[in-house]
Amino acid sequence: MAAFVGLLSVAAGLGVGHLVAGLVSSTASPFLAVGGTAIDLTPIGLREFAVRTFGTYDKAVLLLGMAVVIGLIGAVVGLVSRRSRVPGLVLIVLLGAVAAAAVMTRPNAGLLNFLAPLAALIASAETFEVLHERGQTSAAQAVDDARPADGVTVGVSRRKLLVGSAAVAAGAGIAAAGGQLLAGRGDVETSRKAVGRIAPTVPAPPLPAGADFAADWSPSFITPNRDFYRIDTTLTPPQLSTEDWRLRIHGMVDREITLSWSDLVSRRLVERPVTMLCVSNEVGGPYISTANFTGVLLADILKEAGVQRGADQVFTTSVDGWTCGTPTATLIDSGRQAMLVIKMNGEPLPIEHGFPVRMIVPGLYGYVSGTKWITDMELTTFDAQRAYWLQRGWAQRAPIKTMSRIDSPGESRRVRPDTPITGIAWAQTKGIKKVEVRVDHGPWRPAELSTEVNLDTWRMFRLRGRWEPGNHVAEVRATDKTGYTQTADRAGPIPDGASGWHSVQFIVP
Ligand SMILES: Nc1nc2c(c(=O)[nH]1)N[C@H]1C(S)=C(S)[C@@H](COP(=O)(O)O)O[C@H]1N2
Ligand SMILES: [Mo]
Repeated sequence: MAAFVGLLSVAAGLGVGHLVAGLVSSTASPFLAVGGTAIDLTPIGLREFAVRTFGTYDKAVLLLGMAVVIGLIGAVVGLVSRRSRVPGLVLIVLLGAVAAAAVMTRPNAGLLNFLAPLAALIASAETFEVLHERGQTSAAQAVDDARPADGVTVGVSRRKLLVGSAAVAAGAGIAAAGGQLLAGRGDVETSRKAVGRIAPTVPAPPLPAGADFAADWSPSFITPNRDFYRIDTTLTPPQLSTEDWRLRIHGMVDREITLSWSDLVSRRLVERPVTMLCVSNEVGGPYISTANFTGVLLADILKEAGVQRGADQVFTTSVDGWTCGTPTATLIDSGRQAMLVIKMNGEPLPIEHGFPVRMIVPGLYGYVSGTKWITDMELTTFDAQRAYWLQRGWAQRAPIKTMSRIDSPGESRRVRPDTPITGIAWAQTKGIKKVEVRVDHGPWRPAELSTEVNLDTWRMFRLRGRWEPGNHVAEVRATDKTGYTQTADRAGPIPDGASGWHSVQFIVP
């Protein structure tokens, strides 16, 4: 019972804190702020383990783990307070201090954010006082109950405790849900819908016939937005409307520029397909997708700002404080077609993919190029500023490696003897020249390639054949247009992207 009282008191604090955060700012939620701090403090090895094991559910697992740990701490709060409520109150104040520290050190935390952990502390302490009191009475009664007494008063105080507990549990749940609803309110969806009407000045050419082998289980050339991989450090995607959005371009420039939404969309809007890739993608992994992105070319904007000599890094920051360092040379190269993106596959940029504006740079892994919810761009040097993932052990420069992946047959699948082997190959900015497949360590055989769309997108391959009954292993390797062929040397994602041949086993019954 004591453990339960402690747990409920802590839950009440978290619920109320989340509710107040819904009113003030979603970054003020004690639960999410502690989670966000945990993410930022996670060492590189543990993060890779989490991504490998839980994939994009890594954050759900983190939140669940936090809930369990906080629940246990809550139980301790109750258990140390069986005689006196003082030790429990001390622990609650300590928890409040941790929550306040986490909230106030989140990026862009306003002073008002303090209200959320404060409310959490008060709610938690008050709940604890009341439930502790009822618990003491009920325990005393239980001692009385041991002697035969009049049956009417038996259990009255226990009932009071149970009713109080149920009310606290329900209240905490409702408060948390209310906070969640309030955080998701506002004009962001309305603001997104309006973006749907904006059309590209230069639309992407229609996809050529034969751009994929989807009929033979390669991925579709364009990844639908709902299937596009998602990787970021935020627990709740920032809610930023087009009206509130600004991008300040400053630092080593001749003319500082602050772009508003209307400044941005009144420019020439180019639409083109690009294949994005996350550096955490293992050999054979899923964090690769292709979309038609519409946006403004960064080379033009940077020309207007006038980049000064020696500014070798473009350091970008998102509204939630994530940072990214991109080589300036890549961004001012007009052939590269790096963009500030506002639409994805003809739809307004989805909130989780960076609404209202994100950066896309063909040929670079996302962590050094793909800033979502971008609000600041500083021309600086690599010596002066270190970006988020650089501080955590990843490489400063990270061009995408030439790679390939078998999609069908899937690992350990039973297939018909005439099942084609299909998949994808990519070498953004260079282009794919050749893909070869070998089965059971036999000779490498050239696979058929899908129609090339542009050098910045993946190409699908297909090898037809007839496989004997039994177990087989298929391997793939790609050659890009510079003449480089993937080698067998396997490397994991840390520090600058995985390499090596992907292989799958399949069975012909
Ligand atoms: N603000 C912000 N932008 C970000 C990230 C992030 O954590 N925060 N992650 C980057 C990484 S590691 C990748 S791979 C791409 C993924 O973009 P997507 O989620 O739209 O696929 O976004 C990049 N941009
Ligand atoms: Mo990434």
